Amino acid sequence: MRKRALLLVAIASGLLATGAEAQGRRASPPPVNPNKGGDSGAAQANPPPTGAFPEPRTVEVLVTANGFSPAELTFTKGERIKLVVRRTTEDTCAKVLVIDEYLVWNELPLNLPFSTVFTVGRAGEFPFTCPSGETRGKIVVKDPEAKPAAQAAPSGG
Ligand SMILES: [Cu+2]
Repeated sequence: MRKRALLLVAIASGLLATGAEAQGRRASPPPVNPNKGGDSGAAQANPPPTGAFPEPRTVEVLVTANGFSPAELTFTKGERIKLVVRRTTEDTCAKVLVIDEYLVWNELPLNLPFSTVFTVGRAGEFPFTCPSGETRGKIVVKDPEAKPAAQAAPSGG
Protein backbone atom coordinates (compact mmCIF):
# COMPACT_ATOMS: atom_id res chain seq x y z
CA MET A 1 0.00 0.00 0.00
CA ARG A 2 2.71 2.42 0.90
CA LYS A 3 4.53 1.71 -2.36
CA ARG A 4 1.41 2.42 -4.38
CA ALA A 5 0.98 5.76 -2.62
CA LEU A 6 4.54 6.65 -3.48
CA LEU A 7 3.97 5.86 -7.15
CA LEU A 8 0.90 8.05 -7.24
CA VAL A 9 2.87 10.87 -5.70
CA ALA A 10 5.59 10.41 -8.31
CA ILE A 11 3.06 10.60 -11.12
CA ALA A 12 1.15 13.51 -9.66
CA SER A 13 4.25 15.57 -9.19
CA GLY A 14 5.29 15.13 -12.79
CA LEU A 15 8.59 13.44 -12.05
CA LEU A 16 8.17 11.07 -14.92
CA ALA A 17 8.29 11.96 -18.57
CA THR A 18 7.36 9.11 -20.86
CA GLY A 19 8.11 8.40 -24.47
CA ALA A 20 4.43 8.71 -25.26
CA GLU A 21 4.48 12.21 -23.90
CA ALA A 22 7.43 13.08 -26.11
CA GLN A 23 5.67 11.76 -29.19
CA GLY A 24 2.54 13.66 -28.30
CA ARG A 25 4.49 16.87 -28.28
CA ARG A 26 6.17 16.14 -31.58
CA ALA A 27 2.82 15.35 -33.14
CA SER A 28 1.61 18.93 -32.86
CA PRO A 29 3.54 21.18 -35.24
CA PRO A 30 3.71 24.91 -34.62
CA PRO A 31 0.87 26.87 -36.17
CA VAL A 32 1.59 28.41 -39.55
CA ASN A 33 -0.10 31.54 -40.79
CA PRO A 34 -0.13 31.50 -44.60
CA ASN A 35 -1.43 35.06 -44.70
CA LYS A 36 1.44 36.49 -42.79
CA GLY A 37 1.89 39.93 -44.29
CA GLY A 38 4.83 42.22 -44.43
CA ASP A 39 3.32 44.86 -42.22
CA SER A 40 4.66 43.46 -38.99
CA GLY A 41 8.34 43.64 -38.39
CA ALA A 42 8.01 41.31 -35.39
CA ALA A 43 6.64 38.42 -37.43
CA GLN A 44 9.86 36.41 -37.14
CA ALA A 45 10.32 37.00 -33.45
CA ASN A 46 8.76 33.70 -32.36
CA PRO A 47 11.35 31.31 -30.98
CA PRO A 48 11.59 27.85 -32.51
CA PRO A 49 9.52 25.13 -30.82
CA THR A 50 11.34 23.47 -27.95
CA GLY A 51 8.98 20.61 -27.15
CA ALA A 52 11.12 17.76 -28.46
CA PHE A 53 13.32 15.85 -26.06
CA PRO A 54 16.99 15.45 -26.97
CA GLU A 55 18.46 12.17 -28.10
CA PRO A 56 18.93 9.94 -25.08
CA ARG A 57 22.28 8.68 -23.86
CA THR A 58 22.37 4.91 -24.07
CA VAL A 59 23.46 3.09 -20.91
CA GLU A 60 23.89 -0.67 -21.03
CA VAL A 61 23.68 -3.07 -18.10
CA LEU A 62 24.27 -6.81 -18.20
CA VAL A 63 22.83 -9.36 -15.81
CA THR A 64 25.56 -11.92 -15.18
CA ALA A 65 26.02 -14.73 -12.68
CA ASN A 66 27.66 -12.11 -10.47
CA GLY A 67 24.72 -9.73 -10.63
CA PHE A 68 24.24 -6.45 -12.47
CA SER A 69 27.22 -5.16 -14.40
CA PRO A 70 27.85 -2.34 -13.86
CA ALA A 71 26.05 -2.31 -10.54
CA GLU A 72 26.24 1.46 -10.20
CA LEU A 73 25.01 3.92 -12.81
CA THR A 74 25.61 7.65 -12.67
CA PHE A 75 23.04 9.94 -14.26
CA THR A 76 22.63 13.70 -14.25
CA LYS A 77 19.35 15.31 -13.28
CA GLY A 78 17.46 16.36 -16.41
CA GLU A 79 19.40 13.98 -18.62
CA ARG A 80 17.60 11.81 -21.16
CA ILE A 81 18.55 8.15 -20.76
CA LYS A 82 17.96 5.02 -22.77
CA LEU A 83 18.59 2.19 -20.35
CA VAL A 84 19.26 -1.17 -22.01
CA VAL A 85 19.35 -4.25 -19.77
CA ARG A 86 20.30 -7.67 -21.08
CA ARG A 87 20.32 -10.87 -19.07
CA THR A 88 23.17 -13.13 -20.15
CA THR A 89 22.73 -16.11 -17.82
CA GLU A 90 20.15 -18.46 -16.36
CA ASP A 91 22.27 -18.59 -13.23
CA THR A 92 20.62 -15.60 -11.57
CA CYS A 93 17.42 -14.74 -9.79
CA ALA A 94 17.32 -11.42 -11.66
CA LYS A 95 14.97 -12.54 -14.42
CA VAL A 96 12.82 -9.50 -13.74
CA LEU A 97 14.09 -5.94 -13.42
CA VAL A 98 12.58 -3.65 -10.79
CA ILE A 99 13.26 0.09 -10.72
CA ASP A 100 10.71 1.66 -8.42
CA GLU A 101 11.84 5.18 -9.21
CA TYR A 102 10.92 4.77 -12.88
CA LEU A 103 7.91 2.50 -12.41
CA VAL A 104 9.73 -0.37 -14.09
CA TRP A 105 8.85 -4.00 -13.35
CA ASN A 106 9.81 -5.91 -16.43
CA GLU A 107 10.84 -9.39 -17.49
CA LEU A 108 14.36 -9.89 -18.74
CA PRO A 109 14.23 -12.65 -21.34
CA LEU A 110 17.57 -14.35 -21.84
CA ASN A 111 19.73 -12.33 -24.25
CA LEU A 112 16.79 -10.22 -25.39
CA PRO A 113 17.54 -6.64 -24.34
CA PHE A 114 14.90 -4.74 -22.46
CA SER A 115 15.11 -1.00 -22.94
CA THR A 116 13.33 2.01 -21.56
CA VAL A 117 13.75 5.72 -22.24
CA PHE A 118 13.13 8.35 -19.60
CA THR A 119 14.16 11.74 -18.35
CA VAL A 120 15.99 11.72 -15.03
CA GLY A 121 13.68 13.69 -12.79
CA ARG A 122 15.41 14.13 -9.49
CA ALA A 123 18.71 13.71 -7.75
CA GLY A 124 19.39 10.97 -5.25
CA GLU A 125 20.20 7.30 -5.07
CA PHE A 126 17.70 4.79 -6.40
CA PRO A 127 18.06 1.00 -6.34
CA PHE A 128 17.43 -1.34 -9.22
CA THR A 129 16.91 -4.92 -8.16
CA CYS A 130 15.47 -8.32 -8.83
CA PRO A 131 11.96 -8.74 -7.36
CA SER A 132 13.28 -10.28 -4.14
CA GLY A 133 15.87 -7.55 -3.74
CA GLU A 134 18.87 -9.84 -3.35
CA THR A 135 20.44 -8.87 -6.68
CA ARG A 136 20.98 -5.15 -6.46
CA GLY A 137 22.38 -2.15 -8.23
CA LYS A 138 21.91 1.54 -7.77
CA ILE A 139 21.37 4.63 -9.86
CA VAL A 140 23.14 7.71 -8.57
CA VAL A 141 21.66 10.93 -9.90
CA LYS A 142 23.72 14.08 -9.59
CA ASP A 143 22.22 17.55 -9.68
CA PRO A 144 24.69 19.94 -11.35
CA GLU A 145 22.79 22.93 -9.99
CA ALA A 146 22.77 21.77 -6.42
CA LYS A 147 24.94 23.70 -4.04
CA PRO A 148 27.96 21.69 -3.03
CA ALA A 149 27.56 20.13 0.36
CA ALA A 150 29.23 22.06 3.11
CA GLN A 151 32.72 20.74 3.54
CA ALA A 152 33.36 19.26 6.90
CA ALA A 153 35.75 21.53 8.65
CA PRO A 154 39.01 19.79 9.39
CA SER A 155 38.79 18.72 12.94
CA GLY A 156 41.49 18.49 15.53
CA GLY A 157 44.28 20.88 16.06
CU1 LIG B 1 16.34 -12.16 -6.51
